[in-house]
Amino acid sequence: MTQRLSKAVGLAVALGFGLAASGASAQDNLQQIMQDRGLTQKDILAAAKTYVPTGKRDEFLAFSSGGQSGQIIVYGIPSMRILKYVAVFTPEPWQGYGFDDESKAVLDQGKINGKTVTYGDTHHPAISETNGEYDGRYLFINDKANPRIAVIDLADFETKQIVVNPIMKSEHGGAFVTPNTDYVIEATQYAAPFSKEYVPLSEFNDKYRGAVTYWKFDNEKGRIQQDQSFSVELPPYSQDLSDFGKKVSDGWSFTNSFCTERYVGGIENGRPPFEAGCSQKDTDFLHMINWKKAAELFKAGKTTKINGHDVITMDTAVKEGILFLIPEPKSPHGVDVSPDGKFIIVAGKLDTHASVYSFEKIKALIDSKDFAGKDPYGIPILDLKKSLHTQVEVGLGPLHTQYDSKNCVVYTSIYVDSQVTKWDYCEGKVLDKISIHYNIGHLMTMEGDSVTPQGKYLVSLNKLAIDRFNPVGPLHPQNHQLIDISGDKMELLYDMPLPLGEPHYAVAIRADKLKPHIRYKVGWNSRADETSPYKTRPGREKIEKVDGVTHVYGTLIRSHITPEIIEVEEGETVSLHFTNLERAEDETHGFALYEHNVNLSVEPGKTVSATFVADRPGVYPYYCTEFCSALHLEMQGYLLVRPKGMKATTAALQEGTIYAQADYDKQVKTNNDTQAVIDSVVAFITGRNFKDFAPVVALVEDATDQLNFAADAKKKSEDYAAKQDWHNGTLWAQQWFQYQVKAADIGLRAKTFLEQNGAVEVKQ
Ligand code: RUQ
Ligand code: CUA
Repeated sequence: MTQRLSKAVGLAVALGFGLAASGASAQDNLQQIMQDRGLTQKDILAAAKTYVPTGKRDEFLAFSSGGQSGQIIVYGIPSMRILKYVAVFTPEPWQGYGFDDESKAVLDQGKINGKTVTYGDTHHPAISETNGEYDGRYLFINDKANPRIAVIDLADFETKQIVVNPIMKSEHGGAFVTPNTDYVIEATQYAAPFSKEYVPLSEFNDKYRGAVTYWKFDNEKGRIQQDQSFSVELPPYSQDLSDFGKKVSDGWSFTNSFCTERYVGGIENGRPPFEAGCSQKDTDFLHMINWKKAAELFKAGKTTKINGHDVITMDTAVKEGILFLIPEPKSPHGVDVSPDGKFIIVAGKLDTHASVYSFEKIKALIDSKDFAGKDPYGIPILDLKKSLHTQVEVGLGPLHTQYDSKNCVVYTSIYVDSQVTKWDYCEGKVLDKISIHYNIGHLMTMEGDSVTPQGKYLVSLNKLAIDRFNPVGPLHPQNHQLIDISGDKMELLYDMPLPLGEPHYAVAIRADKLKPHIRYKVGWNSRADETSPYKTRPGREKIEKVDGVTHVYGTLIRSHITPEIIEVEEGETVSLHFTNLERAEDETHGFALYEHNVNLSVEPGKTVSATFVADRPGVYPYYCTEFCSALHLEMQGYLLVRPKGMKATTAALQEGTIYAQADYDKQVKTNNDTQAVIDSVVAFITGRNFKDFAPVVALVEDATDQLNFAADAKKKSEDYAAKQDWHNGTLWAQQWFQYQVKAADIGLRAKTFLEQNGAVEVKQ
């Protein structure tokens, strides 16, 4: 055994792996596995720190931008297992997003000047906060390419709202929230005229503008109130990231910028390109805005309407003393306020330093009107040296900073050096460095931009993966690397490939703060958060023509779609409405219809609609796309589109087998035997303290539903039998059996759960 391996084995024993236990087969021997797979002691430790065994859950949930996919990626930490992609700006078939009428209405809110935009360049997710702590209620994300902000409700992980910025044509510094989520911020990136007209670049300095928009958020309704939102006009400096002050600095927002040279490229005309012209000066500007005062100005009507939106002009902002500039070293990128709100850390992409600004010093300069000068727009500029607490040399190309749970400890991403630097911003000294793979952009610590960072882990969001994964063509996956920050030295634990888009920023929250729904109230329009007018109860399914539209009020439940046959005439507008009647956890049904691009996801309780014109006569099968039960394949039906003017034919259906009395008796006997099994399971469950187990209570509800359906079918079969219609009697007896099987399946799951979770017997 090599020395390295023997050390690792020793460690594994210490970890309790029970190595080389007598009788353990060769393939279960850790020592052998390490040798076969070339694993080191470090690898084994990393695996032990990240592995989450089956049935166990992650401690944190990360919400990552999905980059160009216009979605959000949800994954667990430390396992790095992907749990969901939340569709936001882009249609997504699995969730039926952009296919049902309800979610189309959300996507339609994101139209820009009437144009549908079906992608988004998502950058910065933000979790809603209460008193500066993540509260796990809502999530916001911005679209850099088409200035928009989306609201996602974490009660069901669905996108509820998209707002379009009325004055910007490019943005970046969003979404970030105030400590009580009163406002969500969005800042421009590339300056453009507020108007929709053509303005020549020769008028750049006078007519092109940046801005910061403060979107008012209604915490009760969970929606942005556009008419309560406003913007502050800014110079055409390419504004970049933003952050809100907290605690002592609450009431202020910070937005940095690059290209304050106001350089306009023109490489095709022989002018030096943007990248040269935009990095001439040694400093750019950090913008500081007193947003609480700005909100008062808005309420007092001191705004100008631009495109129907309230804007506080630069003149007003300067006159009212709510806007200030502070120089920041060359082409800065991140701006991050410390958990106590006392410091603001900015890193310059073309500088090796991170600059720590002191809010106390800045405030004193503003209060005593101690300014170093004015910019061309009359905005007061504070002195850089007088505003600084310290500057620390952290490495080449520093970008973003995240806070640890340990006092004064921060982590800064170093793009050019491909490193994370751990440093102390109070003392101003570097503590540790770790290499990442490769070219890190953002980084994220657990709840790292709240007032109470949780420490433990850091994720490095790398811009390049290069050689980290099996090659899959010239377009590589992204690489998120998990780093253990609990000790003095950072330890790299895991590489996670993300093949969806370039994630910029991510935020992570303690998983126990999230309590998403398992089911909706029956008949729920989840996108509007209200009962759907198309909610349909079992037995009330119908097809109804109103104002020239054929409305189909249908239901879905294991294992049938009601109605199973829909017949319409060529040219009719059809509006399908399906309610999923299930109460059981994870019993989603899908609905796919040939040729019409109709594809729905109907989670338990949800009602969704799909409207289309049946413009071509023909036969169109439909079916459920989620494998929901043993007879899922039978969850099917037909849309028949009759040629115009043709009469509906109701010829008798030809069936395979005609059942006789013996068949009926046989099926009834089977059903009675099955019922005996069900009764014994029911006796087991009700003889235990099952009500103490929420999952079992839900299963019992579901089983009770199924047994009620069984009773219904039993009654129908007996009615037919009484009329000696053995054929229909047998068919209904078979349906009765189907419901029994579902009830038994659910009952057994409940019984197993009780057995495995220490339920105790109770006196009846
Ligand atoms: S980005 S790598 Cu936040 Cu859009 Cu910095
Ligand atoms: Cu419902 Cu398959």
